[in-house]
Amino acid sequence: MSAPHAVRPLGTTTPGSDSRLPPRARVRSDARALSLDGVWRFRLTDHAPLDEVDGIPPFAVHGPDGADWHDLVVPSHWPLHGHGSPWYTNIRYPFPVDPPHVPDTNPTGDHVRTVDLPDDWPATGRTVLRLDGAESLAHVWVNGTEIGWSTGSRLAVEYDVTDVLRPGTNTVALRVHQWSQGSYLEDQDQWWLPGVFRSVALEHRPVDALDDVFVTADRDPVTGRGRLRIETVTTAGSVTVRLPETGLEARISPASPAHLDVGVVDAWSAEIPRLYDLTVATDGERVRMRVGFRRVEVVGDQLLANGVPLVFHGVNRHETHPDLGRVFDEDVVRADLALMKRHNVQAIRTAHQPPHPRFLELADELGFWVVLECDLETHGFWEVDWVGNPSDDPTWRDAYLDRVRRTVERDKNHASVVMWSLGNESGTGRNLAAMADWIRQRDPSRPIHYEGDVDGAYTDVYSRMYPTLEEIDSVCGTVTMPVHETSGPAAGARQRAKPFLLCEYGHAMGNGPGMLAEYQERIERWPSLHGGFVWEWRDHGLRTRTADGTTYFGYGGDFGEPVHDGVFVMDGLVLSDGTPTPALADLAALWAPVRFVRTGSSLTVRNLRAHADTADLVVSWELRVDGRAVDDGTLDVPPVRPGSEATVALPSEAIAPRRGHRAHLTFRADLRADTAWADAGHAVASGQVAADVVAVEPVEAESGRPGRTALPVSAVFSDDGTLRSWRGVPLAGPRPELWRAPTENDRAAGQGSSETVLPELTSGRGDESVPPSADRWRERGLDRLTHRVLSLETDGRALVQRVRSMPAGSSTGIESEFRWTGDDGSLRLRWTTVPIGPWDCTWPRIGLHLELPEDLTDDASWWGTGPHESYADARNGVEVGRFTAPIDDLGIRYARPQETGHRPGLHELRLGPLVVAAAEGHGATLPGFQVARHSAQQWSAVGHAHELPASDRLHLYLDAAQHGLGSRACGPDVLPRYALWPRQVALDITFR
Ligand code: IPT
Repeated sequence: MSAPHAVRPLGTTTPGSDSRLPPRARVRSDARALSLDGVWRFRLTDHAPLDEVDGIPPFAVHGPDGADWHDLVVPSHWPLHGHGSPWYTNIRYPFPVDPPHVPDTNPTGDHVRTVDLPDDWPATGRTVLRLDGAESLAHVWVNGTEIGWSTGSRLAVEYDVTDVLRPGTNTVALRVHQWSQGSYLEDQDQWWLPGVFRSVALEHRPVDALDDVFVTADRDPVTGRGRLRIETVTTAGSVTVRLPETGLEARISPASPAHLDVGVVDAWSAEIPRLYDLTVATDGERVRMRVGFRRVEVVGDQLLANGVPLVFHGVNRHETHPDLGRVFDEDVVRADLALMKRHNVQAIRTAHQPPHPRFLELADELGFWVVLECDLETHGFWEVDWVGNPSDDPTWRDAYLDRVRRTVERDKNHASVVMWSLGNESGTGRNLAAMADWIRQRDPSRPIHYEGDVDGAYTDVYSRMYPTLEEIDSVCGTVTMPVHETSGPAAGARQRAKPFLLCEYGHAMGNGPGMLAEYQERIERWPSLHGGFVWEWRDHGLRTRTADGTTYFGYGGDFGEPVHDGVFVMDGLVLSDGTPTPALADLAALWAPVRFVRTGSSLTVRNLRAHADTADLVVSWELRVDGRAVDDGTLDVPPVRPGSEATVALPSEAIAPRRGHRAHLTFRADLRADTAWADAGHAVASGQVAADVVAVEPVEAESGRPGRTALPVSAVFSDDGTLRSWRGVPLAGPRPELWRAPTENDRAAGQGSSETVLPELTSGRGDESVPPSADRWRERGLDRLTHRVLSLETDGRALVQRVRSMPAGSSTGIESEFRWTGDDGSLRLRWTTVPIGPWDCTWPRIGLHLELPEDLTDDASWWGTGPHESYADARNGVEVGRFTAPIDDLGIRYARPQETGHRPGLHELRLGPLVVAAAEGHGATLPGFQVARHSAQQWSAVGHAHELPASDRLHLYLDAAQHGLGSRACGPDVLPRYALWPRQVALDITFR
């Protein structure tokens, strides 16, 4: 063991002590191992005890000394166990930018435990101590002897402890500093969560152990022949390799890499994750691996897997858990991965650090294309114009190379890993280029990604985050412009000649994102665009409590952090507790592996998969008339090869016109059998088209055009003509409403979009010079309309009320006409409204707001779109039908209350005794509806749902239109075609 003392920890750019062992692959071995996970003794101090930095801390020799020691389970983050608190920042460092130094105030966690070495622990060979992850600098002593120290929080480190271990009881002590030089390289957009958050173990290294193994399992896509390249590190003279399924059994020499032909094999892909058991053994140690044969290559501007284009339908995944932080919980992760598969997610970028090693075994087994990212981000230097950025500072070179080595060596054997990513948001510089050079010589089988290499100097793919559609078109199309504002024409040509991908897009913060369909259309249109990764999988909320014990998911600022970035850490497709948001359903529809096209009496089934046919799917149809299923059947579709299509005749029952108002044909492709991630019957794809109907009565019959009789007696109006009750149900309104509780996208000014790419490409892009929509709406008073009745007329058949709605201090507003008619059974309203005054901003909504008794009902049933909410630019995951849901489930509990629950295309809504029907035509549109226990104004006023006042009524909104969602929290704003500009609208509503 070399001296750990050569370089002191902290205040240096050195990544760790010389005593660290070379990194190696994580494999399943038959060598003895002893887990040190479990209860340790723990003490938190608020500074790195400087007097002890050069010596041996007494606790490492004598164990827990004095008071302040507690039990703490390892793995864990101590702030999630009542010691200190979590801290969230996105870009800026939570300490002065004074590299490589960190403040003296530096939460430091001392961990100590004893470990009894079993009597039969082998006396020969060596024993190593492995730490799988400790944030951010962990210093280790065994039996009072210094072993070493390391940075690189999400990277494993091993030390040889043979010489200090003794039979019987041993003391293992860890001192973990929250801040270190490593923190400068770990400025990812996530919680700062110190602790020993991955496992600690002792591992025996037998005599002639297999110390490392590197297996590349290649498959020629033309011949189907597999080839293993096996490189080993061992003192043994020979190594045995067995691949039982192919009959391969070979002895290879460890002196140089062996190349073994294994004959024709099945390919591994995310679609068909075929794995083969492989054992590699020396006399001293045997490891079991599961290998997948596949070839990933860049050919011109094409990224290929198994000879066909590899297009990512991916998500960015951070390791985050509301109670555990970044501590791995296999059940939770497996469930998450299964949820991804059920939503047609087939790729993951491990943003922005290597995941727990077990994650990759699950990815191999379930089938995901993984872009594995190194633990590197120096984004905080952006705040200081990148001055002093470690990425281009030679003194940090070793630290960068240390990180990439430890990343690649640990995970190099996984079939799922198809690309290495150097890191995220670290500017550019020589140290990144050196990392790429190192990977190229070590693992030429996988391309290299790094988004910050804007000139394409050292990476194999061109990658962008949050581009506009115009930018994508300019990169992929024939427009000749530089690809990036800082690049010249040569770099543009270089980048255009490479495969292009979106390492981040579709920022799923709060309600949204919109326009995923437009991105998907580009991904399908441009051959050089290889898909991308939506930002991001899960909200990072941490479960916490208010003073009175109410639990909620905390975000930045909820833990008293002096500087923080608030709710920006809540940008997942699933909420902190794993609840899927409608954005996930939207993606699932866009990424469906099968697409249906009906032409007359036939159906074309398109297989969009690249590797698998459709033999695993059952295709069926269902006919709905007025939202009700009236007939269904399965279709005999022969297996469709990847990338091709089959056309079958639709049965006459499916296409015969039916009597009703509306008819829809819905097609589904369901799993024929159970898989590892879904049960048989799970729909991987569905599609809906309008079908033919024989109208039962003219559509106008339901409209609110003047009726034949006087207003029904069961409608009570106040003197000024405002509806007060209907059939004994008291209600207030309907009042015109323009306000919606701003979404995160409404509130934001395009963080991440401010680094405007090229002026020519900025249309629709968030631009910080344009205030957030919510600010413009508030300035113009859209949240505080006041109403004035202009006139009230009755002509015996109709009650006509004219109302002007305007905010204080403004001369703009809207003018509405409420025309009430009715007969015994129904009360009809035709509402028309026109903008008045010089409007100069979009509207969040234009609709009616009704207040209903709180106890009217707990459920809503409707004929319209569902089951999820949807918006003009995010409506791929819904269909027309009849649905029922508890009112409390109609909206999504986004981290911060905001607009949610809008469901367009309403025909009929039942709320207990109240029935609201709508008709279109004569200028009227079908409304979108929303039922909630709080108003848009109440939602807008709070930062968390638990801050809302107790509900005292139900709020029903009937919107003629709503503004789109866009993705401006980080990315482009609502596209012009989905923006709601002031305009005249009309609704025809019938109360029954
Ligand atoms: C981009 C980051 O890469 C990612 O970590 C996350 O912060 C995301 O934004 C927003 O949630 S960086 C941004 C400045 C484009």
